[in-house]
Amino acid sequence: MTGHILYSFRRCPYAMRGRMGLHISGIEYEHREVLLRDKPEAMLEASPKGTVPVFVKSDGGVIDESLDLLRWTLSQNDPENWLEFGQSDDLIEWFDGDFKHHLDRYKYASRYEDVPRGAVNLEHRTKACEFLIQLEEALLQNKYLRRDKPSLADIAIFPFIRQFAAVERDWWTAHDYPKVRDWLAGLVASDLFKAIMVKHDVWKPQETNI
Ligand SMILES: N[C@@H](CCC(=O)N[C@@H](CS)C(=O)NCC(=O)O)C(=O)O
Repeated sequence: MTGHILYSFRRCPYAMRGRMGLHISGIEYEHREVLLRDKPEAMLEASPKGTVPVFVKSDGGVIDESLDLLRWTLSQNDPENWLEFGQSDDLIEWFDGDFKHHLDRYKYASRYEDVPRGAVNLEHRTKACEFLIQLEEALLQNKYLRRDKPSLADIAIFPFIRQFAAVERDWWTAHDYPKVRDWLAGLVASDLFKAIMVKHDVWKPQETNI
């Protein structure tokens, strides 16, 4: 019988969510690193929409939304009680929709506007900062977003803040939200994050199918 399989891309913040859930819950699986420009047929067969992460369970069931995967892993085993506040959190929905909108337009301005490759859009950076203010306020209450330890909201959101912070490193280091900066730095330096960022060779179907 084949075990669980994860199709993943190392730098994808959605895939990071899935990998963190799998890691903390201790679920064993085969990791298949993919290139987004050359997705394997087996992944597209499992999930034709073509986004990572895609998790194929040993019973053949497919989970192809990062939050569903994170929740499923925790429903199997949640040793750190990340689900203390339940399966969903308004903050996550808000970040996935509106923050992501501004993040993409800030980071990849040339995809959305007629500007040179590599240019950033400061208007969208300013909009995104309104979200950071909410995080800063939450972090004034607790060390993490909902309590003094990470929970679902931290795990689901920080990979996107990491992306945001990397667009203009010097600006990020100097900006006005010290709690958010420290929170991000702590999560990025954590053993959990290091463990899920190990590098994998790109999966080649013929090698594993022999
Ligand atoms: N809603 C999906 C979004 C996943 C997603 O958009 N992943 C990106 C990579 S970060 C992707 O696979 N994009 C497809 C592509 O670039 O071809 C989820 O939460 O899993």
